[in-house]
Amino acid sequence: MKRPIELVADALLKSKYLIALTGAGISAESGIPTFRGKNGLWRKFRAEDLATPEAFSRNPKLVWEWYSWRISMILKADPNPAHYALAILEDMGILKAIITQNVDDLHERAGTKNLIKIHGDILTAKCTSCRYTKKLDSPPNELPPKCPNCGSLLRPGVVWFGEPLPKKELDATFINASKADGILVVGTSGVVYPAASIPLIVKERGGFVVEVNIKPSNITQIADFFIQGKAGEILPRLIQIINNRLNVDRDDRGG
Ligand code: BV8
Ligand code: ZN
Repeated sequence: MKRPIELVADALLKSKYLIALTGAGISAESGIPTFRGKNGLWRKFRAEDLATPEAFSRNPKLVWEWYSWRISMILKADPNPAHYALAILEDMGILKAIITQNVDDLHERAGTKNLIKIHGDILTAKCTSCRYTKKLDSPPNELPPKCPNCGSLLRPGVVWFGEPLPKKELDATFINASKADGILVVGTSGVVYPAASIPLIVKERGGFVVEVNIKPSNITQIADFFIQGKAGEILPRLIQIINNRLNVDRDDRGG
């Protein structure tokens, strides 16, 4: 009787177009707090108080203090084995795209190429009036930062609650979801839309849903496989099983 993780390895090997959806849980083992966990970012603050346009217009300094604290954390953090495992799965030609809700740059630093950042990028700041944007390699030294072009306030380059997702990333997301015959969902509570609807799109088209999470989420009820555990432990194990399978196939073929 095969263990669930071995069945998952079989499904990934058989898939023609596997995609992944990741959330804050994949960065947890890099030391970045998740949003809704026990020591989550929202624990001390409420999403409505910080990650909304209203919050920003009410108190841009407070919002920027929260973002610059997160930027410093992200710049000090490193990708963990879960990020690297997904980059390896892409290099093996098995994983075709990662759709991430995360605004950190850990997938990029782990080597992922086809990455769709649907909630923006915390390491960019953009002007609230003109088209000026800048990459951030450290938190802004004045809070809130002003546009060097036009003097208006700069804002974090992320998507806030109540804001539409960027068109290019949203289109890419739905194109990938409509091509996928399987989706690997890693470290998301499945609370935020439209991200949380992506696994359902794959499922409704006859694709399989694999979830890796330390505890059940809003996605679990539609998952074909639920592998409970830390992404940084489960994903490398999955790669190991896949490699063993491929070596056995190669030996059988006398490769
Ligand atoms: C939009 C960027 C429309 C900023 C973020 C009522 C019902 C349904 C929907 C709504 C509603 N009211 C409002 C809405 C829409 C709203 C929404 O979904 N609200 C929710 C809260 C109900 N959505 C929006 O507003 C979106 N926009 O709909 O626009 C529109 C269209 C046209 C014109 C105008 C408007 C925009 C949503 C984007 C919000 N921005 N982030 C920032 O980061 O500061 S969302 C924020 O939550 C982060 O991006 C985060 O990634 C995301 C989702 O959270 P998760 O990633 O899942 O993280 P979480 O902590 O929740 O869970 C972590 C998981 O990991 C847990 O399950 C845990 O068990 C697991 N885990 C922990 N450790 C590990 C682990 N797993 C594995 N290994 C581990 N080691
Ligand atoms: Zn400007």
